[in-house]
Amino acid sequence: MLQFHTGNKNYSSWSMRVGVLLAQAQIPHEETVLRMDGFGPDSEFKQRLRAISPTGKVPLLIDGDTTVWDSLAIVEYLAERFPEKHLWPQDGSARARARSVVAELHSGFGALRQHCSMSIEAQLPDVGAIIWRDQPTVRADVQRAVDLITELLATYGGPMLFGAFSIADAWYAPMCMRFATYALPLPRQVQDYVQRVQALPGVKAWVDAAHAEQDFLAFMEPYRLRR
Ligand SMILES: N[C@@H](CCC(=O)N[C@@H](CS)C(=O)NCC(=O)O)C(=O)O
Repeated sequence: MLQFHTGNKNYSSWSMRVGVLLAQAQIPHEETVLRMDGFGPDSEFKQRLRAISPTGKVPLLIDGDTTVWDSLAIVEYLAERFPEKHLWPQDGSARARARSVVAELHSGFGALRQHCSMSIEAQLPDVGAIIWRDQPTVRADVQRAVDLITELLATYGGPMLFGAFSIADAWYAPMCMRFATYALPLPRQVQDYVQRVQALPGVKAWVDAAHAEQDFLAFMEPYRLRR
Protein backbone atom coordinates (compact mmCIF):
# COMPACT_ATOMS: atom_id res chain seq x y z
CA MET A 1 0.00 0.00 0.00
CA LEU A 2 1.29 3.46 -0.88
CA GLN A 3 2.09 5.65 2.12
CA PHE A 4 1.35 9.35 1.58
CA HIS A 5 2.74 11.81 4.12
CA THR A 6 1.18 15.25 4.05
CA GLY A 7 1.38 18.42 6.13
CA ASN A 8 -1.66 20.20 7.59
CA LYS A 9 -4.28 20.12 4.88
CA ASN A 10 -5.28 23.70 5.55
CA TYR A 11 -1.80 25.02 4.80
CA SER A 12 0.24 22.52 2.82
CA SER A 13 -0.23 23.53 -0.79
CA TRP A 14 2.53 21.21 -2.03
CA SER A 15 0.86 18.26 -0.34
CA MET A 16 -2.57 19.25 -1.67
CA ARG A 17 -1.45 18.70 -5.27
CA VAL A 18 -0.54 15.09 -4.56
CA GLY A 19 -3.51 14.48 -2.26
CA VAL A 20 -6.00 15.77 -4.83
CA LEU A 21 -4.42 13.62 -7.54
CA LEU A 22 -4.51 10.46 -5.39
CA ALA A 23 -8.15 11.05 -4.48
CA GLN A 24 -9.31 12.11 -7.91
CA ALA A 25 -7.64 9.12 -9.56
CA GLN A 26 -8.90 6.84 -6.76
CA ILE A 27 -5.45 5.43 -6.08
CA PRO A 28 -5.53 3.39 -2.85
CA HIS A 29 -3.14 4.72 -0.24
CA GLU A 30 -2.66 5.26 3.46
CA GLU A 31 -2.29 8.81 4.62
CA THR A 32 -0.36 10.31 7.51
CA VAL A 33 -0.92 13.97 8.38
CA LEU A 34 2.14 15.53 9.98
CA ARG A 35 1.41 18.63 12.01
CA MET A 36 3.62 21.46 10.73
CA ASP A 37 4.33 22.79 14.21
CA GLY A 38 7.50 24.51 13.01
CA PHE A 39 10.42 23.86 10.73
CA GLY A 40 13.22 24.05 13.32
CA PRO A 41 15.34 20.92 13.85
CA ASP A 42 13.66 20.25 17.21
CA SER A 43 10.13 20.56 15.93
CA GLU A 44 7.99 17.43 16.07
CA PHE A 45 7.41 17.83 12.33
CA LYS A 46 11.13 17.53 11.54
CA GLN A 47 11.71 14.79 14.06
CA ARG A 48 8.97 12.63 12.57
CA LEU A 49 10.24 13.20 9.04
CA ARG A 50 13.91 12.69 9.86
CA ALA A 51 13.71 8.91 9.76
CA ILE A 52 11.82 8.71 6.48
CA SER A 53 12.55 11.79 4.37
CA PRO A 54 15.83 12.94 2.82
CA THR A 55 14.63 16.57 2.75
CA GLY A 56 12.52 16.79 5.91
CA LYS A 57 9.66 18.16 3.80
CA VAL A 58 6.20 17.04 2.75
CA PRO A 59 4.72 15.69 0.58
CA LEU A 60 6.45 12.35 0.70
CA LEU A 61 5.41 9.07 -0.91
CA ILE A 62 6.68 5.68 0.17
CA ASP A 63 5.96 2.63 -1.95
CA GLY A 64 7.57 -0.43 -0.38
CA ASP A 65 11.30 0.25 -0.47
CA THR A 66 10.92 3.20 -2.84
CA THR A 67 10.82 6.67 -1.30
CA VAL A 68 9.79 9.57 -3.54
CA TRP A 69 10.02 13.17 -2.39
CA ASP A 70 9.05 16.48 -3.98
CA SER A 71 5.53 16.79 -5.36
CA LEU A 72 6.62 16.86 -9.01
CA ALA A 73 8.65 13.66 -8.72
CA ILE A 74 5.78 12.04 -6.84
CA VAL A 75 3.19 12.72 -9.53
CA GLU A 76 5.58 11.52 -12.24
CA TYR A 77 6.06 8.34 -10.22
CA LEU A 78 2.28 7.90 -9.91
CA ALA A 79 1.80 8.49 -13.65
CA GLU A 80 4.32 5.71 -14.41
CA ARG A 81 3.03 3.37 -11.73
CA PHE A 82 -0.61 3.73 -12.81
CA PRO A 83 -0.51 4.21 -16.62
CA GLU A 84 -4.15 3.12 -16.93
CA LYS A 85 -5.22 6.19 -14.96
CA HIS A 86 -3.97 8.59 -17.68
CA LEU A 87 -2.84 11.17 -15.16
CA TRP A 88 -1.20 13.17 -17.95
CA PRO A 89 -3.11 14.00 -21.17
CA GLN A 90 -2.86 11.16 -23.68
CA ASP A 91 -2.04 13.28 -26.71
CA GLY A 92 1.74 13.85 -26.91
CA SER A 93 1.55 17.54 -27.71
CA ALA A 94 -1.02 18.21 -24.96
CA ARG A 95 1.12 16.17 -22.56
CA ALA A 96 4.20 18.26 -23.31
CA ARG A 97 2.15 21.38 -22.70
CA ALA A 98 0.71 20.02 -19.46
CA ARG A 99 4.22 19.26 -18.25
CA SER A 100 5.25 22.82 -19.11
CA VAL A 101 2.27 24.22 -17.20
CA VAL A 102 3.12 22.11 -14.18
CA ALA A 103 6.84 22.92 -14.32
CA GLU A 104 6.11 26.64 -14.65
CA LEU A 105 3.90 26.58 -11.58
CA HIS A 106 6.36 24.40 -9.67
CA SER A 107 9.24 26.82 -10.11
CA GLY A 108 7.39 30.11 -10.54
CA PHE A 109 4.57 32.29 -9.24
CA GLY A 110 6.79 33.24 -6.30
CA ALA A 111 5.03 36.53 -5.53
CA LEU A 112 1.58 34.93 -5.36
CA ARG A 113 2.95 32.16 -3.19
CA GLN A 114 4.75 34.59 -0.88
CA HIS A 115 1.97 37.12 -0.39
CA CYS A 116 -1.08 34.84 -0.58
CA SER A 117 -0.22 31.85 1.59
CA MET A 118 -2.69 29.01 1.28
CA SER A 119 -5.07 28.87 4.22
CA ILE A 120 -8.17 27.08 3.03
CA GLU A 121 -10.36 27.89 6.04
CA ALA A 122 -9.74 31.63 5.81
CA GLN A 123 -11.66 34.24 3.89
CA LEU A 124 -9.43 37.26 3.54
CA PRO A 125 -10.87 39.59 0.90
CA ASP A 126 -9.68 42.67 2.83
CA VAL A 127 -6.11 41.34 2.88
CA GLY A 128 -6.43 40.36 -0.77
CA ALA A 129 -7.57 43.87 -1.75
CA ILE A 130 -4.50 45.43 -0.11
CA ILE A 131 -2.17 42.90 -1.73
CA TRP A 132 -3.81 43.53 -5.09
CA ARG A 133 -3.36 47.29 -4.68
CA ASP A 134 0.22 47.22 -3.41
CA GLN A 135 1.90 44.24 -5.07
CA PRO A 136 2.41 44.56 -8.82
CA THR A 137 4.30 41.24 -8.84
CA VAL A 138 1.20 39.48 -7.48
CA ARG A 139 -0.92 41.16 -10.14
CA ALA A 140 1.56 39.94 -12.77
CA ASP A 141 1.44 36.37 -11.43
CA VAL A 142 -2.37 36.38 -11.44
CA GLN A 143 -2.43 37.79 -14.97
CA ARG A 144 -0.10 35.03 -16.15
CA ALA A 145 -2.32 32.38 -14.55
CA VAL A 146 -5.45 33.96 -16.02
CA ASP A 147 -3.92 34.07 -19.52
CA LEU A 148 -2.81 30.48 -19.26
CA ILE A 149 -6.11 29.13 -17.91
CA THR A 150 -8.09 31.11 -20.50
CA GLU A 151 -5.96 29.87 -23.36
CA LEU A 152 -6.06 26.22 -22.27
CA LEU A 153 -9.83 26.23 -21.76
CA ALA A 154 -10.26 27.72 -25.24
CA THR A 155 -7.82 25.25 -26.84
CA TYR A 156 -8.99 22.04 -25.19
CA GLY A 157 -12.65 22.98 -24.64
CA GLY A 158 -12.74 22.48 -20.84
CA PRO A 159 -14.10 21.66 -18.38
CA MET A 160 -10.56 21.11 -17.05
CA LEU A 161 -7.34 22.62 -18.39
CA PHE A 162 -6.71 19.80 -20.87
CA GLY A 163 -10.31 18.67 -21.30
CA ALA A 164 -10.44 15.80 -18.82
CA PHE A 165 -8.91 16.11 -15.34
CA SER A 166 -5.13 15.74 -15.32
CA ILE A 167 -2.11 16.45 -13.13
CA ALA A 168 -2.28 20.06 -14.39
CA ASP A 169 -5.60 20.59 -12.58
CA ALA A 170 -4.26 19.00 -9.39
CA TRP A 171 -1.39 21.48 -9.70
CA TYR A 172 -3.77 24.40 -10.05
CA ALA A 173 -6.00 23.34 -7.12
CA PRO A 174 -3.99 25.27 -4.45
CA MET A 175 -3.88 28.26 -6.81
CA CYS A 176 -7.70 28.12 -6.95
CA MET A 177 -7.78 28.06 -3.13
CA ARG A 178 -5.63 31.20 -3.01
CA PHE A 179 -7.83 32.94 -5.57
CA ALA A 180 -10.88 32.15 -3.41
CA THR A 181 -9.39 33.00 0.01
CA TYR A 182 -8.04 36.38 -1.10
CA ALA A 183 -10.96 37.11 -3.49
CA LEU A 184 -8.54 38.12 -6.22
CA PRO A 185 -10.28 39.69 -9.23
CA LEU A 186 -10.68 37.15 -12.03
CA PRO A 187 -12.54 37.14 -15.34
CA ARG A 188 -15.77 35.14 -15.45
CA GLN A 189 -14.40 32.10 -17.31
CA VAL A 190 -11.53 31.73 -14.85
CA GLN A 191 -13.89 32.08 -11.86
CA ASP A 192 -15.99 29.33 -13.42
CA TYR A 193 -12.90 27.13 -13.74
CA VAL A 194 -12.06 27.79 -10.06
CA GLN A 195 -15.58 26.68 -9.10
CA ARG A 196 -15.30 23.54 -11.21
CA VAL A 197 -12.01 22.67 -9.50
CA GLN A 198 -13.58 23.30 -6.08
CA ALA A 199 -16.41 20.94 -7.04
CA LEU A 200 -14.11 18.02 -7.90
CA PRO A 201 -14.65 15.20 -5.36
CA GLY A 202 -10.91 14.99 -4.67
CA VAL A 203 -10.72 18.73 -3.95
CA LYS A 204 -13.89 18.69 -1.84
CA ALA A 205 -12.53 15.84 0.25
CA TRP A 206 -9.28 17.75 0.85
CA VAL A 207 -11.10 21.00 1.69
CA ASP A 208 -13.50 19.23 4.07
CA ALA A 209 -10.55 17.65 5.86
CA ALA A 210 -8.81 21.06 6.02
CA HIS A 211 -11.88 22.62 7.65
CA ALA A 212 -12.14 19.73 10.08
CA GLU A 213 -8.53 20.11 11.24
CA GLN A 214 -9.14 23.24 13.33
CA ASP A 215 -5.39 23.26 13.95
CA PHE A 216 -4.17 26.81 13.64
CA LEU A 217 -0.41 27.14 13.60
CA ALA A 218 1.15 30.10 15.34
CA PHE A 219 3.30 31.14 12.41
CA MET A 220 0.22 31.24 10.20
CA GLU A 221 -1.72 33.50 12.57
CA PRO A 222 -1.98 36.36 10.02
CA TYR A 223 -3.88 33.95 7.76
CA ARG A 224 -6.66 33.01 10.23
CA LEU A 225 -10.29 33.05 9.26
CA ARG A 226 -11.96 36.46 9.36
CA ARG A 227 -15.63 36.96 8.70
N1 LIG B 1 9.41 21.55 -3.85
C1 LIG B 1 8.85 20.78 -2.76
C2 LIG B 1 8.42 21.74 -1.66
C3 LIG B 1 7.96 21.02 -0.41
C4 LIG B 1 7.76 21.98 0.74
O1 LIG B 1 8.38 23.05 0.86
N2 LIG B 1 6.87 21.56 1.67
C5 LIG B 1 6.63 22.32 2.88
C6 LIG B 1 5.23 22.12 3.40
S1 LIG B 1 4.03 22.71 2.27
C7 LIG B 1 7.58 21.80 3.95
O2 LIG B 1 7.63 20.63 4.19
N3 LIG B 1 8.33 22.70 4.55
C8 LIG B 1 9.26 22.37 5.56
C9 LIG B 1 10.53 23.14 5.45
O3 LIG B 1 10.62 24.04 4.58
O4 LIG B 1 11.44 22.89 6.23
C10 LIG B 1 7.70 19.93 -3.28
O5 LIG B 1 7.20 20.23 -4.38
O6 LIG B 1 7.33 18.92 -2.68
